[in-house]
Amino acid sequence: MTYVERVLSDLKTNNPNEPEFHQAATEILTTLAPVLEKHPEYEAAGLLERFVEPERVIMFRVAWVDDSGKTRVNKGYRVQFNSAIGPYKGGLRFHPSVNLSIIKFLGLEQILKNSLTGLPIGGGKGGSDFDPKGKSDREIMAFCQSFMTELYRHIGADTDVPAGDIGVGGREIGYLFGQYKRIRDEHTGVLTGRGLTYGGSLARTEATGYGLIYITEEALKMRGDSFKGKTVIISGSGNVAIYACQKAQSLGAKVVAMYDSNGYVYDPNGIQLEVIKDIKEVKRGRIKEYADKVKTATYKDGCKGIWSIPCDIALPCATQNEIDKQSAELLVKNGVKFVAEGANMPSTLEAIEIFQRNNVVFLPAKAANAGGVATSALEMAQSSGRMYWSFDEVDAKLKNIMVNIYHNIDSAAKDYGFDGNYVMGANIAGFIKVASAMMAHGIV
Ligand code: NDP
Ligand code: 2IT
Repeated sequence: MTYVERVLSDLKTNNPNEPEFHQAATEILTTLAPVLEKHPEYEAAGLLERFVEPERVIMFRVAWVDDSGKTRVNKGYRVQFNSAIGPYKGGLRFHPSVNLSIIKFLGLEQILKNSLTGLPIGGGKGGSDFDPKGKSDREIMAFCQSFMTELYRHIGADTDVPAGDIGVGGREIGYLFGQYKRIRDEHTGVLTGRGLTYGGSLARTEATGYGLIYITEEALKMRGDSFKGKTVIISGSGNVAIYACQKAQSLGAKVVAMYDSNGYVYDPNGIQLEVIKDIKEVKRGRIKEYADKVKTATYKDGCKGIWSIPCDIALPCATQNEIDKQSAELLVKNGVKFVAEGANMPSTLEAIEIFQRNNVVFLPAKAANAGGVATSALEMAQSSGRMYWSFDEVDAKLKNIMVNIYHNIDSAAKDYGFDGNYVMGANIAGFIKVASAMMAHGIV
């Protein structure tokens, strides 16, 4: 057994019933063999065993009272995975599917993603199985306050800085921040994605979606191509999907389909984003309503069908494992040329293999969606300096970071003899920095 095989096998034995964590670890570790061969001292120092074991896992009860007076109990999580290159950094996800496996896969991915940004941030992730759908503002506030009443003791601007993810947007960050400030009596950059009136950064809301388009634009540009006239499918209709759509459209692409967790809309004339924004951001409604408002559009129940629509570029921006083998085969058959992951781990291992085998340019999540956390790090910098940058300044920095990530992962892939394999490139480039910092810190 090789070193990688042994660590993966032990990980599966020691962490049973964590399929998403196994999947992310497999994707990452199986690409690191060339680095480990070059650095035998890593195995001697047990570096990989330490890399896959979170520094700290916090699990807690979140009790709150709903509008009917009933007591509700949810599970809260924060996985502080790796602080070698900076304070733990990563989002909070509120979704009924959340469990330890999901938070650990997200945390592991976050370590390398944060490293790729080039900024000093370690990896962490948290959340709850709380479902914000259909809850009143008061219920959301009660939940967030209870969640933070435990979390506050584990986080801090130089320790661990959470942010949003699925189900956690500006409203939730506001309630979480309010409770942190009240308990600690500190107005610091302890959360990112804050509102603009209390320490947030311009362009953080747009950052993940814009960043996804900037890195894809660079990949297109290096092949003498652009977004102009391209047919694009974007799954999801939340924060990442909406701003990816906006930027892609501004570069001349035609986005023809989007979805939420109930079903998808197909609009051959091009999605009217203002209608989506009104339904999803303002009214917190269902995407189905788009087809009632826009006559050229059709709605279909279920998400999977979206991948049967022919496109040049597919941007999965909803959730893990939304593109399986069958969907990947359909996309390839219909001529997809680029797949860039806005969501975390949206493609199964089999789907990735199909894209790579068919020469689809595949930009993996930890590179392609790093613009969100990168801009969170820019928010932290502004908080520490007690000043603000303009939208254009932050946006220019974001674009520069995404272009750099593209070239770093491209070079790393080439250096190790895997030209064009950006899964290899992203994992290797991200890992090298973390490994070097961990080695410098001794056995900890
Ligand atoms: P939002 O909560 O704003 O939106 C999530 C979208 O995905 C919604 O349209 C939601 O549908 C849909 N969705 C969620 N779960 C499922 C599911 N199980 N099946 C089908 N659709 C689903 O989240 P974000 O846009 O912030 O996050 C989207 C993805 O991007 C996640 O994978 C997240 O980890 C990743 N990401 C987010 C970043 C950020 O800065 N926000 C940064 C980097 C990555 P519905 O409305 O029906 O719930
Ligand atoms: O997956 C992610 O990178 C995020 N949800 C954003 C994390 C952050 O700290 O901004």
